[in-house]
This record gives sequence, structure tokens and C-alpha cells, in this order.
Amino acid sequence: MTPNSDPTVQPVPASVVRQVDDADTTLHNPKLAVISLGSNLGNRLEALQSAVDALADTPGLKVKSVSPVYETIPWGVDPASQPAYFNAVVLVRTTLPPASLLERGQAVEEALERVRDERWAPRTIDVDIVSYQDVRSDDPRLTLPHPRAHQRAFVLVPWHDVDPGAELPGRGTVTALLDALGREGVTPRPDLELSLPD
Ligand code: PH2
Ligand code: MG
Ligand code: MG
Repeated sequence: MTPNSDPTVQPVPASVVRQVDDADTTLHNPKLAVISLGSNLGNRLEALQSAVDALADTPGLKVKSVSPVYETIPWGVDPASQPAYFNAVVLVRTTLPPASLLERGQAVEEALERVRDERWAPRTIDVDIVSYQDVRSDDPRLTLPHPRAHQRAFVLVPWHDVDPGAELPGRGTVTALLDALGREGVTPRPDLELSLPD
């Protein structure tokens, strides 16, 4: 007997189906994570957008906001030795635990043909977890929050744009960190924009 030939089984109205679909994509008790994106090889804007799109396409994750794009001087290396970066920050809500979010970020890097070279070598894309809710962890595979985020204007400036009241767990407010650090080497690129997939 097919389900429809059973007189006790009523067809489900389309409006209810839609509600169920919506419910399926609504995350239960999601955590807020802050992700930094960087690129200084190839088509930098395209790489950042592809990373945003891939993150948005992750089950159990919703992209909440995407920051403006900044052109930034390479940090931690001789700035003359590398092309300038494009950086942005993405806020996400996710039910993925930190380790799974890290794995997803690495999968996105691999999909965008990131070559793992020496430390801080130029890269097509870098996907870093800056913070995950208020979690603090010194697990060497994933230190939370990111151990250098407080020193990096290329992280703090775009983060402040999308969440002016943000706090870096254990380090204070992003506003105070930015006041101490300054915005040197971080130039807005209002001519460029990342889109938030719907
Ligand atoms: N990432 C690094 C090292 N230095 N400098 C800038 N401006 N932007 C980055 O994303 C960046 C960096 C290591 O991941
Ligand atoms: Mg990095
Ligand atoms: Mg990284």
C-alpha cells in the first residue's frame, strides 16, 4: 500500500513542509565563532569570497556577518618579502565543536589549493579561528582564542567593524586592544566587497 492510499494519512500542506525545512536549518544552541580570513597569493578577493561561500555551505554553521575588506601589510615577516594581504573577518554561529570547525577551515584551505609551506609563507587562503564563544584552550592543535589575535590589527580592525562590543577572551575588549595597537598597515578597500550568501 502506498502512503497516499491509506485514508488515515493526510497529505502534508506545503506551508508545513516549509516550516519543517526552516526548522531544519535553524541551529539549536549555536556558539559564536570569529574567523579571520587572509590571502596574499593569486586572486585575493576571489579567495576570500570562496572561503565565505564554503563556510556558509557548512552543515551546522550559519554566517552571521562578513566584514569589509582590508589591504594589509604582511605581519611577522619582512613586509618587503611578500605581497600585501587582503583580510576580512567572518562571524558565524555554529553547532560544530571547535575541533570540527578547525577541520572545516582546513578543508576550505585545501579546496582553495593552499600549499602548506614554511610558517607565514604567502598563501592563497588562510582560515583561522580567532575565538570560539568564551572558550580558552591551550591545546597545541587549536589554541583558543588565537594566541596572536590581540597583536594583529588585521584581525582586530575588521572584527571591530562587525562586532564593536566584542571581547577577546582573556585579553579584554577589541576596542581597547585596538586603541593600544593602532591601525597601522591596515587600509580599508571600500572599492571591494564580500557578499554574504543567502
Ligand atoms: N597571516 C599570517 C602572517 N602575517 N599578515 C597579514 N597582514 N595578514 C595575514 O593574514 C597574515 C599576516 C599568518 O597566518
Ligand atoms: Mg594565520
Ligand atoms: Mg592559519
